[in-house]
Amino acid sequence: MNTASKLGAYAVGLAVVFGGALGVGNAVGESAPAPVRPSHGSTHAQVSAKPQDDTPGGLQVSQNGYTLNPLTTVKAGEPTDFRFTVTGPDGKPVTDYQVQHDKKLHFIVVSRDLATFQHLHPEQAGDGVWSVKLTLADPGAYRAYADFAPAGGSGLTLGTDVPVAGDYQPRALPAVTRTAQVDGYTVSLTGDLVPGQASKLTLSVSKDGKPVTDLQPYLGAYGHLVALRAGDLAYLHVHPEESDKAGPEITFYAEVPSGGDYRLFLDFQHAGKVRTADFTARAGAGQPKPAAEPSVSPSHGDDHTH
Ligand SMILES: [Cu+2]
Repeated sequence: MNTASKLGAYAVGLAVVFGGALGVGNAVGESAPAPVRPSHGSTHAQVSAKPQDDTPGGLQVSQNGYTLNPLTTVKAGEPTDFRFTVTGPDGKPVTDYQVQHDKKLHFIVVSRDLATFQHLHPEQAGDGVWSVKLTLADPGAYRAYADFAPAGGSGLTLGTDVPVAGDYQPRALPAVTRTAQVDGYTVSLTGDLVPGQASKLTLSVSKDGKPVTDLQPYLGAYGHLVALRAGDLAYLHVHPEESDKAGPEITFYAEVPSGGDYRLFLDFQHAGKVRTADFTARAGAGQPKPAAEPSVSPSHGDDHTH
């Protein structure tokens, strides 16, 4: 009886959360301060497919009743067992998650200058605590993202700052480029980011001048792409196109919410090792003309400020 009524209350709680997620306009007044929503009359084609508001992921430490709670302080250069919890609408650590892209939770850590990127997969250490080996080489301001879907809920990306004490030397955003080099691999990017639209991006992997055609599956696909917006580090889901071709091309659809610069981080696996190729791409106006030749874009004398 007691247990049944508790369960009943829990179910009601979940229903309220979902109602809030679906009908932002209705529920938002009670549960949270209304976000200032841009009145850009554009209708989002994805609204019916995936209930969410227009706020990109990763900008909030708490959303829809779920909160990311870091439990560990990190010191520069010291390997750390970084621990955290995700608490749910009942205030308790969440223990049940859906598997997405082969994992229950994806943990991304970047420096706030977007110069460094790590894509990690924490282990559940019991009692809802997640644990992951994390080394942050340099002092500075970092952003950590937990990308997950609680059992019975929809996907969320929560973000939290991770400060590392010491003398911080922020680096400038790397120049816009269509070619990245990593460990002897060359990855070239074709396609343009168009704000508010699903933009097709194709990444092509080669090594020693030859296309790589034996990429290995990683997280259920031949590549995994994370896009982060310069300026606020908004985190964007980028969906790979289903393909059974193991390269050299990997195709994604990215929808960026605004113009401006983005950092793209592509994880791909070849010869048993996961590598990350990174790019800076510009969405919308001011985008450099796609170069006919696949060379590194020259630094364009684009001196207007955003
Ligand atoms: Cu992951």
